[in-house]
Amino acid sequence: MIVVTCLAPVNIAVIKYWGKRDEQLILPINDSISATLSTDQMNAKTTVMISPNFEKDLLFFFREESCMSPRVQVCLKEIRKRASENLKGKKNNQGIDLWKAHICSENNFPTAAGLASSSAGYACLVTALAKAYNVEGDCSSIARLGSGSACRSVFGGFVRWHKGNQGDGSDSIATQIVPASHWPSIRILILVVNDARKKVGSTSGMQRSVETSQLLQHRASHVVPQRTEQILKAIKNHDFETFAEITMKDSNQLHSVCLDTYPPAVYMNDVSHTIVEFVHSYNKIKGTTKLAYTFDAGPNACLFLQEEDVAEVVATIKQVFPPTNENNYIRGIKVPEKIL
Ligand code: 2P0
Repeated sequence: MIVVTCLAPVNIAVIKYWGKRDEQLILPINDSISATLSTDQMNAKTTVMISPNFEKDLLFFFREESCMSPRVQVCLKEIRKRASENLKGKKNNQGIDLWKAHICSENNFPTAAGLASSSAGYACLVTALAKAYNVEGDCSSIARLGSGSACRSVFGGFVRWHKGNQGDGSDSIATQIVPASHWPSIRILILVVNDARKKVGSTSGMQRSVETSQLLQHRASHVVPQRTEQILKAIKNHDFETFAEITMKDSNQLHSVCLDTYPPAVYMNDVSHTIVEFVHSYNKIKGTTKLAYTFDAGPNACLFLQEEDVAEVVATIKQVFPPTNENNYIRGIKVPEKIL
């Protein structure tokens, strides 16, 4: 029996992935860029056991047996295919590519609440499977088959998922732009507004956007390519102001696309909008851009800032959003998340 346990981090997109050109292969309509968080506070954990004595593949989520979704099955199949290619012609080939797997997964943060749980979950699953089956090389394209955003969690630092041009997805992979050490002062605060499961999942929300939103077509062809180049330059030059502005504009455009979708997909709530207002007021008072917000498919906010500003920003947030104010309630602040 072989047993492997892995932790994987979540990633927060600053140029958002929203919309597929191929639902089966999970091929996006635009490139996206993200920062991978450290695994200190938010991570997915997966243990994979493989054995010639197991009769079938099993999946346990939070220790409860759960059904093997088609996406988990696709990841397993791809890993076994690679394992079998590796083993061809090798001596001592025990045929481990045929061994069945028992997989135990969990995360230490809310699932499906717009906190990138699937990105960490599938990155972790694929990394653990790859180790167990002794598969080497780029696994981002396999993680992508589990959940698009998961391919970015396979690397640390700032990461780009290239949409690719090939119909078979062979060039739709993630690459590291820079490691975390390139910009060590960057921090991310996560403001948990609501940790309930979202009403419209990302997969169906983006599918509906592709079918109905004209703004999404414009975004993919005319906005994201330019923004991607601009933010890459900002990251390389440690230009926080430009980085922050593009990050906020891209989040705003994602949620505009969601409202342009028919019927609309509404992810941000009143507290999220108050956070947006707060960030702009804070930057105005400071006379420079110190803070950037970004929202995924949920009401929770991720704030980008620099280490030197963390203490003041956290104190101000605690004052502006006191836990006693039911209308402006932030359930928790995860601070300070570093980039891995
Ligand atoms: C992102 N999100 O770039 C964007 C921003 C949500 C908003 O990637 O269908 O869970 O599994 O590929 O990866 C969420 O999408 O969707 C997502 P699938 P996924 O982080």
